[in-house]
Amino acid sequence: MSITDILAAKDIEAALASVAADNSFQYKAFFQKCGLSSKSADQVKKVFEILDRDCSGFIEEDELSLFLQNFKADARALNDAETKAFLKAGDSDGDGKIGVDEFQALVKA
Ligand SMILES: [Ca+2]
Repeated sequence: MSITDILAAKDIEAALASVAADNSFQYKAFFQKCGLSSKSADQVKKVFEILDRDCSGFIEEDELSLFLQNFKADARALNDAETKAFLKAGDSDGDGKIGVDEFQALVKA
């Protein structure tokens, strides 16, 4: 499964271009621009499985910092502040990582 099986390449390009500058990442705008917000729960789950690189069932902080690189390999890493803000937004049960239910809720928020 590749991310372009779910999202259109041109939408991914536009979303990545909008967050190219350091500190410009806003998850809500990014999910809308790349088209993920309008996908089904099942499709969002498939994207979650791509983001969960070590298949632990959770997106941990290190995976979150590399979030953009799942969309394109040469995309930048999120900086520490962006990563922590993203984690805080998604981690509703406070266990320090994002589960699939939390990710689905975040995408639809
Ligand atoms: Ca993981």
